[in-house]
Amino acid sequence: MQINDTIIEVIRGSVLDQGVEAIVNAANTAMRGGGGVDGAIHRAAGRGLMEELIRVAPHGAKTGTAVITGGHNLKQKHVLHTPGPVWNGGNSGEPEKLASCYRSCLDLADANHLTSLAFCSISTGIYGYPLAQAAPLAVRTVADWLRAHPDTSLSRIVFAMYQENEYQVFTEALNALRQ
Ligand code: AR6
Repeated sequence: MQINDTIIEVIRGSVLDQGVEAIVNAANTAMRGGGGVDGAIHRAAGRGLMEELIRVAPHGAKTGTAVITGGHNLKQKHVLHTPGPVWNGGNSGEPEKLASCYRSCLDLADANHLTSLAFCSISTGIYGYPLAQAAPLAVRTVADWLRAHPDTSLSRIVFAMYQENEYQVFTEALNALRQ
């Protein structure tokens, strides 16, 4: 799918394998690593990533915001670290917080003149956000942001889905956006 000059696509695979300038890390508010994709990114990036996070986010970061670092030993130049909401039944502001994660990453990518970005599915793993609700919100938020930023530096946005069911649900959500 294309919005203005930006291509959006859903791909089956890890963010770590994507040929993009920056990848999104589904982090936590402490910003000191963790399990899931966060653990995989830190293992692949090496200890320089943790050292940078301690410098740039000495007190962590709030849910729904994002922090940019270098990619260190990753093949991507940058990592956008965003703490998603923990699913708590859906009445604790989870949708607005999740949308804010996607928007914060896009704002930061644009401010740093990045041309390509790969998202994972924020909050739908360890944090338990239901995939069927998260996927439409994710693709709609990105599409709305692109429509509001026709001059963005971003020419390609990938949703890199690590699990088959994530790939399917995000593909359906992106297709639904076209109609
Ligand atoms: N490689 C690539 N992608 C992965 C991997 C991996 N090894 N593992 C999971 N994903 P999750 P969350 C995908 O659980 O729900 C951490 O401990 C997964 O399929 O990593 O936001 C953090 O430090 C999904 O698409 O993150 C936080 O404490 C996406 O990564 C907490 O988990 C996000 O799933 C955040 O939980």
